[in-house]
Amino acid sequence: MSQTRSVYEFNSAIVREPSTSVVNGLRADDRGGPTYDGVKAEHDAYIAALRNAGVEVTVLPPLEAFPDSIFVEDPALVFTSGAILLRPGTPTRVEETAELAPILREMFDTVLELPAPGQADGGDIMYTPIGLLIGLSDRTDKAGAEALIACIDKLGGKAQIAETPKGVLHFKTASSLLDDETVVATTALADAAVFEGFRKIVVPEGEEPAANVLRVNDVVFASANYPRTLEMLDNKGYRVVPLKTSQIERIDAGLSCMSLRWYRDGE
Ligand code: CIR
Repeated sequence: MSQTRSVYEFNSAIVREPSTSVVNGLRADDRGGPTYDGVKAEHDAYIAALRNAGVEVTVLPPLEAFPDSIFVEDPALVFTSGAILLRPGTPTRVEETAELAPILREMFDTVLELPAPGQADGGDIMYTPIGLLIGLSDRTDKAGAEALIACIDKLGGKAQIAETPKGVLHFKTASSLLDDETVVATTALADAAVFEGFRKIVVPEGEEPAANVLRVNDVVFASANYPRTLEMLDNKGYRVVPLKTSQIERIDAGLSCMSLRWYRDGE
């Protein structure tokens, strides 16, 4: 996994079409579910943005039995050197991994599996130039994080464990890598020890969900719902691509969740 390019340089991604059951996606607080059409529109715009950013996108068919299966980031991790099948930390999502496995085996020579009994969601794992950060959360436990570090080691990478603030679904719900030196985070996560050495941009109070951005090549996908964060990122010189997230936020999701991204060598 030795890295000669930025961790946000991607030429390949996998996404999955939302199923009509997405209206029943998991949520911590029910503010009313999303509509299928609303999620589909946000997802279509997301795929277009990935393609505009120079990424070849493989679109998988919807899975009615799994309302949250649009969030392909959670059941697996992908790298240039291989993929890791994870064990999502919530019962209704565990079998999503088996649904992703065939395409990953087709696309990667090496596919490892997170050994039992650990559990880990991809939403808790941040790629950075100093290695992966694995946030412990209600979805990612210590056994999962430790087993994952061993898998990442087998692929030639390194990782360290972090904490996810209480009440936050995933580590990356509240923080994201913006460039090789900079993270954007909520106040609750900005001072985390793992971010020592990074420049930090803190999202304004009231715009906490805006901390889930997605750096893809030379652009940053950011939620269109948080104007102060958009302006802040723009003022700091990032090329921001605003994308609507009103519907997916109703089921606790943000922009990173909807794809698996990697740099495929030899193309
Ligand atoms: C869930 O609770 O699993 C979904 N409703 C949202 C998953 C969001 N995934 C992510 O942040 N990586």
